[in-house]
Amino acid sequence: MSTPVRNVATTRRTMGRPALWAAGSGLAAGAAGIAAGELIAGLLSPLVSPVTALGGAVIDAVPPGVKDLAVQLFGTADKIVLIASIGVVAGFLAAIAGVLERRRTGWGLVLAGLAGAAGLTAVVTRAQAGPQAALAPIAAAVVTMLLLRALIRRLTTWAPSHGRPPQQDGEPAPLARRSFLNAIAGTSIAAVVAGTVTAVLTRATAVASGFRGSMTLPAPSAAPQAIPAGASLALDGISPLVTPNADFYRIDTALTVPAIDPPAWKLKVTGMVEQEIELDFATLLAKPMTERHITIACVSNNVGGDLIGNARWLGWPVRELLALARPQAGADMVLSTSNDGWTASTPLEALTDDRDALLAIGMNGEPLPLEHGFPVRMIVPGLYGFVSATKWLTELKVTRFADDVAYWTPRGWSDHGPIKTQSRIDVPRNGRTVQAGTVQFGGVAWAQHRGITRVELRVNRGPWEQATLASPISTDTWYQWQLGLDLSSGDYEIQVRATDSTGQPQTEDKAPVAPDGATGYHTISVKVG
Ligand SMILES: Nc1nc2c(c(=O)[nH]1)N[C@H]1C(S)=C(S)[C@@H](COP(=O)(O)O)O[C@H]1N2
Ligand SMILES: [Mo]
Repeated sequence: MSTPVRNVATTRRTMGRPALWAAGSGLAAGAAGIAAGELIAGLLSPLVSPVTALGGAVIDAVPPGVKDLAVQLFGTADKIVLIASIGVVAGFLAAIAGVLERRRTGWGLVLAGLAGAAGLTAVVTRAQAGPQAALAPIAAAVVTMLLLRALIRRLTTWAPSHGRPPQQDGEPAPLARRSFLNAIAGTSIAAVVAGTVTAVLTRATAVASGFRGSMTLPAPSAAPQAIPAGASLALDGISPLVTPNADFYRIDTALTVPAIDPPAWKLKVTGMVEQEIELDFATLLAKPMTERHITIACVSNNVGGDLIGNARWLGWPVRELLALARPQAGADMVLSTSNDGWTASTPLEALTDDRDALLAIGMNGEPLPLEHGFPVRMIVPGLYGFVSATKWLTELKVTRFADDVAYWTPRGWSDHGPIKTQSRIDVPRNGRTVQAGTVQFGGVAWAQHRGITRVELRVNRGPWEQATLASPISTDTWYQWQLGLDLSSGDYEIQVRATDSTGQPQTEDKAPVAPDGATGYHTISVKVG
């Protein structure tokens, strides 16, 4: 009974306009793909959302006049309008991709791929995107393409497009119709579910970012040390004296960046104290703030590595909070806890002596970036981050090293972590070829809270030659150094070593990063041509 010819005829009557169904397929596939990409971005980091990155790229690209006009027209809703416009454009392109794909297999996929490439470009060119940022737009494009292909295949089974031979022994029309309708309904539901999960996940981040964006930092009552003239050497390629937030290294165990709404934040001081304390954010903001440049470093920084950075931190000294809590005799450690459960063990003394350990709320003049511990973190001069620099801080428990252990301690790391004296060659880079003559070497050296008194270089294990040491901001920050060496053609091995203010040169003995920090000389090879 059901000849192919009749199938096609029935189809034409029951389905209305196949091109509309094709457009709908494109929309559903695109929505599911974008939702999948945004979900992955939401899980990875709020910084890598393809839609937001595209929005950022548009903002960067439009001339200032248009920006002002948009702000005038839409006021504070300008960003929402921008994102909505991107949504409309994406929907339009997705619909076209559906229609194209039905006309000619592969054409719609190419369009989806091009849109994905635009998202990828926008994401990877954002300042704060790491390599993992590429995942979200790639996932968005791949999911869109797979779903688009599957939907259009079902659609053409049901309603062959122009120029195609009617199917000979395909499924009867009602079955093909059901298969297509199920697929497009399933895709739409998946898009809505992924979109909703993403919205719930990123809501907390949006709230925290919103608060951060609208808050103004209090002025410090203890002004930051002035940066002395001559602290920054004019040498191309040397690490900047102060590390911009966007370039600051990030280390933590958090899979997704904790999002804390400051009005809901509390810091508890517990344990061996005469007076337990609960501090809220408004009270903290009203405290007299200290602002200081402090160089923090990761214990996992290999010799010559870049897990170190120098920033201007604004915060309330931890010792003032602890003075209110009055630690009991016998306590020797403070176990600080993060909102995500991570803990660090810091000697009580480092938080009560005069070194300006801070409950930091500001970094280089901005509220802490979310990934650097917003709204409050600890910064302790002289100690590696894993025993001091707790981000998303929520509790300080005054205790004893004998009674409590921090996150990394049972995992092969020390419970104490004073920063070891180290030095690094920034220029020339390892393996570079440079011109014969006077070759300028430069870099940084650090021994936080002790200070550096000398930096020396040696060529091919010859005698040590003293470099020029720039004036430091303070002993709690790194120092730049520079030395010109006369080198004729050949291959050279260059080593650097620093001496701290106790007169102790850094050791040549190589130690791995675990349990308490790498040692050895940073060694590079240069070819002089
Ligand atoms: N909550 C939390 N805080 C943390 C960590 C962490 O894993 N979780 N890592 C610490 C380590 S090991 C270092 S080196 C510093 C790094 O700080 P940054 O990411 O702001 O550079 O944060 C410290 N604070
Ligand atoms: Mo670290």
